[in-house]
Amino acid sequence: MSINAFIFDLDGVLTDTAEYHYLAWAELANELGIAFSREDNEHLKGVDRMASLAFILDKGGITLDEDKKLQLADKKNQHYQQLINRMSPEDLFEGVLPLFDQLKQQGIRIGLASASKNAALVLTRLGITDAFDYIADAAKIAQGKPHPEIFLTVAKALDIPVHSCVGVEDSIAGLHSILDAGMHSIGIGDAEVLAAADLVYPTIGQLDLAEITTEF
Ligand code: B16
Ligand code: MG
Repeated sequence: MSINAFIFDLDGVLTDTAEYHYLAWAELANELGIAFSREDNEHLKGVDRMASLAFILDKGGITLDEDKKLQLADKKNQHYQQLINRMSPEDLFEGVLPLFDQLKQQGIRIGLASASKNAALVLTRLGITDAFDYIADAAKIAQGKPHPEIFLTVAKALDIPVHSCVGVEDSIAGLHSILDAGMHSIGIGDAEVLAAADLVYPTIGQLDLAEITTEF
């Protein structure tokens, strides 16, 4: 079976923005008097902004009205944007550019399926916007990961059937999104955590395109 598209997650797959999300959420949690650890932050990978806030408020046993929640999410986002504005092409994980080159040489299309509404800014800071044939707009996705909508949207826009697509994810929520979309799945990270993926590589730099195309 041939592979005609690779659809990538952004945070944790192409760059490490999880640390910046952590710093921004940790400051907000601290202001609210809620303990928030790096381990807690693991639960927020691939989870959208309002659902992430809900997780933190729930942890602190705090109930707030919708206006206040939007205000807090906006505050976190402003802090997060300050942090990502300092990013540069050096923050791209090793191996991403050679992988994109290999995919292009083989005529495989490249899509982005990030839950982040800041994805365009991050891609600009990394200098890789033009590498993508299609970039999903997270603001237009009704159902966040683990729902398959975002991966299905990218496959449709690329006009590639799902069984010819490979999805690449670091989070459990995102991996379920790929599996439910009916695509081949690649996990980036811990093989035990991402055991449901067809193939797992510790880092994106270790991803082996020849192995993937043979396997799928
Ligand atoms: P924003 P991904 C996700 O990006 C992050 O993993 C997750 O931690 C974050 O809460 C979410 O984006 C929303 O981000 O607040 O910038 O819209 O992994 O899907 O690329
Ligand atoms: Mg991710």
